[in-house]
Amino acid sequence: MSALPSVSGKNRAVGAGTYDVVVVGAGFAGMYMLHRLRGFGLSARVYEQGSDVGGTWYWNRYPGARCDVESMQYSYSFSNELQQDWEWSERYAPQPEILKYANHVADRFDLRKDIQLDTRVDRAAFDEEANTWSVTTSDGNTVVAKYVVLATGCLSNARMPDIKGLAGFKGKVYHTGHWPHEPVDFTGLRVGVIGTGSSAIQSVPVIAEQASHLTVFQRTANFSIPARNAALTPEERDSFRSNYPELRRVAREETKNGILQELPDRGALDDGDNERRVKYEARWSRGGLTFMSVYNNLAIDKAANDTAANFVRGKIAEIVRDPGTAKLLQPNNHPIGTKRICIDTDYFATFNRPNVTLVDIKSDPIEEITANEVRTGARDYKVDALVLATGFDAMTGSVARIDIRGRNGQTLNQKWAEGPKTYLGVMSAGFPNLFIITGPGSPSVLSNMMVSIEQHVDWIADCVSYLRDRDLVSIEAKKDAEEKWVAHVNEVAQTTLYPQANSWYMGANIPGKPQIFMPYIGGVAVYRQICNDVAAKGYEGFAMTAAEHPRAAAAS
Ligand code: N01
Repeated sequence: MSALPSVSGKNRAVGAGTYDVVVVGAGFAGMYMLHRLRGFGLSARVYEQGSDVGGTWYWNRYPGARCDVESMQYSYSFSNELQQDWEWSERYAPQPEILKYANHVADRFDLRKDIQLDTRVDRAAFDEEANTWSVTTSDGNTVVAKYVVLATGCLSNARMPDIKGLAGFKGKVYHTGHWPHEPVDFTGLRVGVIGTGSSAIQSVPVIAEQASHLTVFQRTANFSIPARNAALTPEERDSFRSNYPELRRVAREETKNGILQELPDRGALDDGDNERRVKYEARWSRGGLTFMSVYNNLAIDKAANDTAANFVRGKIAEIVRDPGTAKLLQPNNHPIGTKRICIDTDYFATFNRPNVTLVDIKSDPIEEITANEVRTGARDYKVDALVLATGFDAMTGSVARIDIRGRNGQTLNQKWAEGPKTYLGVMSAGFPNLFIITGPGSPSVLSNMMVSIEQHVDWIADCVSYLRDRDLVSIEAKKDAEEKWVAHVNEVAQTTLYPQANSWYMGANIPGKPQIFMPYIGGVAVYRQICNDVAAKGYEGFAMTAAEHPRAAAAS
């Protein structure tokens, strides 16, 4: 294949099916990527498998779905007009409002004309001579692009549990991550919910209000903190709006997870019992994810972590009236925070309702699902509808579904067979000109995704512009830089308690998936600095090829 005529720059001479950039996914990452690329005058095509924009917020429509990061912070910062104009209604926005916001952004920035909906990217193959990608979509078309950006989301590949008989169940089956668009009414129905992660913890209280009976099948109890959700007052909105530049800066440059919070000056064991209790009570009353930042060592010191875990276990015992149920709901197999902590509205109190039953499927596993029952070893539970809140093939699942072929025809799945390998989470050696947004090896799911998405998109946009301005036709992570980064990501993870949990961060929820701690735990501020330094040093650790030497060896 011969080199393509340039489609970049002011001319935007876009031939049929040739683009500077193909972006996969039109969630918050893909939309902002498109906006930034357009700002440079680059041509881009976004493919989105859903029928509208919004990504995770398009798919996750289950009852009670809302963001666990506060609305004023879970929003784009790139446009001051946008952040000043948009009126978030609640402390934690419900899914329909976030989806409305995504649609507003698509319209406001006129993004739709470059987004092709209902179209999955099935295949992407790198042409080593032309330094371009051929991208094949589910409508049978193939287009060519200099760069591909995977904005595929970290929790986009809903995981169906492998339970005997599920296909023969006669009632309706819903997955929280693939919820229907039409309203679902559980009134008068016996509903079974399988799974007790964030999605279940948000949906169980809402489903319990409708269902005639709700049976929750729990394999692993989870820590959850009250959300304390409430309507935002005009004063609360204004205090953010008038300080947005500084608040956004602090979130990006001074926090670990991109969420505003007081930075603790001490560890949990530096306080006495009473002082500690007062602090935990204050955070419990305030609600939300910042519970985990009361002390600076909860993620690294098991004895410190135990104090927070015991506090939450005590709260569960206070809330749940039946002692047996309370005990089952108290997590006991992982340190608090090492599985994504959940944020709830009345989750534990829901088990005081007469129409709600908790079933411990750790001690009495589900053996099969029949036409109208969930059958454990000990008994049968009659259900009319099933809600599978069984999670996702996280971080790598949506990328793995695409047949991505880099140098020498190697697939990304082959390369990542023993776990994802990236340099800075943004590129993988052997796959030139292929960028990943919030991929494994970046802070990603450990952070406010909006902060991480904007940082990655800006970095990628600047990188593409750098290459264009210097007539460079390819960029690729060097193997040695990647190996060092992977080692660093692992090393940092090993200094924490996170690897002690069988979490989806570790890939532990997918049978056969390599168990490696996938996100970078060093924090968004540190990570941003590393990425900026790499760019400032002329993209240190990356090999770049000039236009006249397209076949020059890239990886060292
Ligand atoms: O999924 P999960 P989720 N039989 O993987 C159980 C984000 N999110 O959709 O722990 C029986 O956490 C499984 O049990 P176990 C957030 O980052 C964000 O709830 O494997 N049970 C577990 O209890 C979150 O962390 C928001 O023993 C089975 C549950 O299913 C992430 O999405 C809201 C099973 C899965 O929990 C994923 O949350 C919601 C089986 N075969 C979610 N297989 C926001 O607010 C699995 N389970 C932004």
